[in-house]
Order: sequence, then structure tokens, then C-alpha cells
Amino acid sequence: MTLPFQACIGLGANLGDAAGTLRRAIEVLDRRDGVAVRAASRLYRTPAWGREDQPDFINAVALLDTSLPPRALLDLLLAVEAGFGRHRVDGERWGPRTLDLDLLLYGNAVIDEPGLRVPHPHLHERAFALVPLLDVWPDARIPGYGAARDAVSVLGMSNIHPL
Ligand code: PH2
Ligand code: MG
Ligand code: MG
Repeated sequence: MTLPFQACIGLGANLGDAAGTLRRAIEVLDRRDGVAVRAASRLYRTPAWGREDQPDFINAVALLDTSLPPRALLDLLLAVEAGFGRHRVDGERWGPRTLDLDLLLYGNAVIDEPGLRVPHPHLHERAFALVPLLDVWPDARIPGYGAARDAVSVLGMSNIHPL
């Protein structure tokens, strides 16, 4: 099967065996039809961002080759999250979770639809996503913002530690 499109996924978890969950989630994604994991970053321990009254996260980034268009890829990510026991709490933002899979980049696409925004609207301000992204793709560019390495250079990174 040809996998003509490139996408970049952010993985995060801060409940249960978060590191084990991220490793298994990468395997699960790679086994799905229409998706191949090209590269996976190291795992990082990161302080909770946006809502600080919760445990540290484990974060990583994976680069995918895929035949799926963005909406179908997003649906697959949500299904994999659910398979790892992710329960969405109505109205809760940035709370603790067993697995979060975010579509960070999809080629050079800029998409702003209900439930689907690419690049991820917070990517440029999140060291927990940018640092692992640069592991696997040092020249990554964020459409509308520029080089990922420039975005990370203005953020504090001292709390982002590889496992
Ligand atoms: N995800 C969030 C909110 N805050 N903080 C860290 N460190 N890592 C995350 O993955 C994360 C977060 C919402 O998805
Ligand atoms: Mg997220
Ligand atoms: Mg998410």
C-alpha cells in the first residue's frame, strides 16, 4: 500500500504506566492499516502544562507515513485513545489522561475545522511537544509560525527530561 502523506503525532499520558502506554500506542499505530511509524522520539518526563495540579506527563512524538486524510487519521487517533481506556470528561480541558494522541502536523496543511485544527494550535508554545519533535525532525517547520527550533528557543526547556 502506498502511504503518500506525512503526519506528526504528539503522544502524552499521566495516569497509570504512562511510559508503557506510549510505547504500546506507537506499536498499535504502526500496525493499523494506512499508517506506518517512520520515527519515534525518546520519551520525556514533562511538568503538566496549562493545568498544573496534576502529575507530570510522559510525552513523545511520532512521525507517520499514512494514506489517511486528516479527518480519518484524527478518528483513528481517537479510537486508539479509547482503546487505551481514555474517558473524556465533559467540559474538562487539559486534565489527566491515560493516553492523548494529538495531530500536530499534517504535511504543510493548515486546517481549521470543528474538532480538527492543524497545525495543533498550541504546538508552537509547548516545549513538551517541540523538544521530542526536534528529536525526530530537526528541520520541522510549523506552517504559519516557522521553524520548530526557533519556537522552542524562546521556551523554558529545563524541565523536559528524557527518560
Ligand atoms: N497535555 C495537555 C495539557 N498539559 N502537559 C504536558 N506536560 N504534557 C501533555 O501532554 C499535556 C500537558 C492537554 O492535552
Ligand atoms: Mg493534547
Ligand atoms: Mg488531545
